[in-house]
Amino acid sequence: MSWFENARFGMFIHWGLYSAAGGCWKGMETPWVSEWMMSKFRIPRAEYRTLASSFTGENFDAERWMRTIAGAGMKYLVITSKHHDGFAMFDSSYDDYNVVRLTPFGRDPLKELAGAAPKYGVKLGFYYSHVQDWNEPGAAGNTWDFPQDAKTDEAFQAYLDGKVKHQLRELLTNYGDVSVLWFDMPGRISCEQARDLRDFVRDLAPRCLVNGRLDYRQKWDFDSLGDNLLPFEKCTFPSEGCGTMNESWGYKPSDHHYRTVPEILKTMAGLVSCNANYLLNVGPDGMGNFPPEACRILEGTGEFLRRNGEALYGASAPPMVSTAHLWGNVTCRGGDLYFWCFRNPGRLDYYGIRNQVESAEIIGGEKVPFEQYSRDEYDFHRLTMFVPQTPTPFVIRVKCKGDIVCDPYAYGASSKG
Ligand code: JFZ
Repeated sequence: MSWFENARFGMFIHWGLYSAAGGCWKGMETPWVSEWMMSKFRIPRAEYRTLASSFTGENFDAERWMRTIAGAGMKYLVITSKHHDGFAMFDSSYDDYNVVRLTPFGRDPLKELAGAAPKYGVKLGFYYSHVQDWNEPGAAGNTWDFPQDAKTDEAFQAYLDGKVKHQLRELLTNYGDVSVLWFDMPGRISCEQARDLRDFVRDLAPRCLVNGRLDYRQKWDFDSLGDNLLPFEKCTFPSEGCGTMNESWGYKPSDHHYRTVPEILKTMAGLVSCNANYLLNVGPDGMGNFPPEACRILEGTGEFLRRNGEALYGASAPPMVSTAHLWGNVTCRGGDLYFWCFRNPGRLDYYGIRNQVESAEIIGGEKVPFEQYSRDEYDFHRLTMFVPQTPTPFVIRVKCKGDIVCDPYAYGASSKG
């Protein structure tokens, strides 16, 4: 687990047949997320698979993707190996419904990414939709090709023992060191079936982490928080929040509603100050291009983390209850506190830190003048920082003597509200 909790920031990639459609089907734009288009329009399997002919992947370059991922400050990648549509984005011998057999691209992108990842220090993980599979009669989700009454417990078990275990075995034995299996939408799976899948994974790849969406009712290696949601309190178990840059996981060119870099960084701060990782999604198009808006965001996170990475990597929530404030968030590593400022707080009176502060400075910038006032008999401790004018977002590193000891209800009041 230690690599996972130190990594703090990874890339999610949703790449599949839906990427070639971009959310459009026969002139209709799918509402909501583009990777659900087949379900939204109840597109028959035989029609949906015709998208394969336009999935060229002509600009796919695993090295370039990995350079972009590492350059963005991301330490791991989770990519869709099979989403709900049932289409395998890898060379699976289960059937021909996969990227190698059906598309003009004709290559195995996961194999190429597995070859490139170690060169860039990026750990590799696979998203796998283990319950929803719109190409399989016994799986959940496709009631337009297959009648609901065909989805018996026996048919579902046969799907798990057939396609799911066949493909998980391929993913865990043919692609080198797989660090994460990211399951999704557990729906009808039983506790026993979920445990059986986890044991199957563990037997093949003992160090591969399994996320909480294998089955919400049980604990696995880490919890997957709700999409684009921040935890309302600190996580006490390894956790990860996942989020989109615009409003769709899959490529959707009509959705220009991208978050700004500060908004992405604010989400990052909100997650890591609650002990959670941030898995930020990119939806490449059918040719293998990252949308230009996504590239700009990734450049922004990379620039910020080249300067302020120590506030993220290996950092976690400090011991005070509240780590989110109007002006920003607080993380810590050992005796160092990091104040992520998205508004310049001006004079920041931070109450409740019992340590002696040794220094305060904007990372990569100016010293921050400060003073401390304490009345031990009242357990009253005030750290006042006079934050110089500097472009936001920035991070103040406060070096304290020894590990952080604080009033659980420590908080910081900005002179600017
Ligand atoms: C699921 C998928 O349906 C979606 O296409 C995407 O892959 C996303 C990452 O995961 O969607 C979800 C699953 C769970 C929640 C929200 C959307 N949730 O728990 O809030």
